[in-house]
Amino acid sequence: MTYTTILTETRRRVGIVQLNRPQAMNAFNLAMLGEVFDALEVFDKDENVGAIIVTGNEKAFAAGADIKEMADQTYVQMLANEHVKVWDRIRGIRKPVIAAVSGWALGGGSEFVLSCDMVVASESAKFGQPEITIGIIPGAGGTQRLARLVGKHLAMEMVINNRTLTAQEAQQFGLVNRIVPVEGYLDAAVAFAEEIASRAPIAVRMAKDAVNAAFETTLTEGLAVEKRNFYPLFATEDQKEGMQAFIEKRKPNWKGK
Ligand code: DAK
Repeated sequence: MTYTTILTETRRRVGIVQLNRPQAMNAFNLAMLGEVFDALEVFDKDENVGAIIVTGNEKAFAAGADIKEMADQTYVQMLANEHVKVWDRIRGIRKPVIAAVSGWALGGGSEFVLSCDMVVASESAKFGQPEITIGIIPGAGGTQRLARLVGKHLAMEMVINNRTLTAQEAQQFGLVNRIVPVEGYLDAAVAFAEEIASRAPIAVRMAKDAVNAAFETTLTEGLAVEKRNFYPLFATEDQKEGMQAFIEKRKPNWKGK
């Protein structure tokens, strides 16, 4: 597939989507949004890919939605262009999506990161929801996902008063899995993603689905999702292989079946 706003590549079992509008700090215009989700869906269907990375460049993961594209939009036009539906496509991706963040992750860029499953941040990463400074509020899940992750008071400060978080603060508040040097941050993220991509594929998908349920349901409903995802794994070849490999003291050979 030919893309104009992103670059894609595969390294072993890791699919990489790189946001590529450096002239605009990787701001998400509608074209880039569409291409990112198209690429994620292609990798999601590719049997040779076990985990997906979304990244930007050293200076910016993404500085939000494209303000220049949005500036003249009316209420009706915003409703009509189905922005919300587009952003929501992230929820349909079944494989783990890892954000590799360096530099700015602001507004929609930060919200994109919050929608990912894990985050590798370079030491220069900075996260924030500056929408209030341009007269709007987060519209791609920021108020909800941020509050669930970092708690009410800090989320309020970020959303209402444009408080940004350094990589260290973001890790302290549970928004980042690991911090790595700026130089080689993508390689570090790929190494992390390769580890994840080497796990039993069906179990990984079931696990992702179950952990996500924790953020969307009551405890009772979430526990029901866990059960629903747990038992079918005993119908997979990988469960037999995994347990047999443990007993035989060898590495499992996953088939994704
Ligand atoms: N949009 C468009 N262009 C942007 C941009 C953005 N968000 N951010 C940066 N740029 C452009 C700049 O305009 C500049 O372009 P030229 O002037 O050279 O043509 C170029 O990128 C370099 O930026 P700077 O010169 O400003 O670079 P600095 O290093 O000085 O500053 C910065 C970097 C990231 C701190 C700064 O650019 C900045 O504050 N950017 C804006 C950040 C921001 O306010 N982000 C929130 C945007 S609103 C929705 C869902 C979600 C959303 C909307 C709708 N629906 C479901 C309906 C999301 C909304 C947002 O994200």
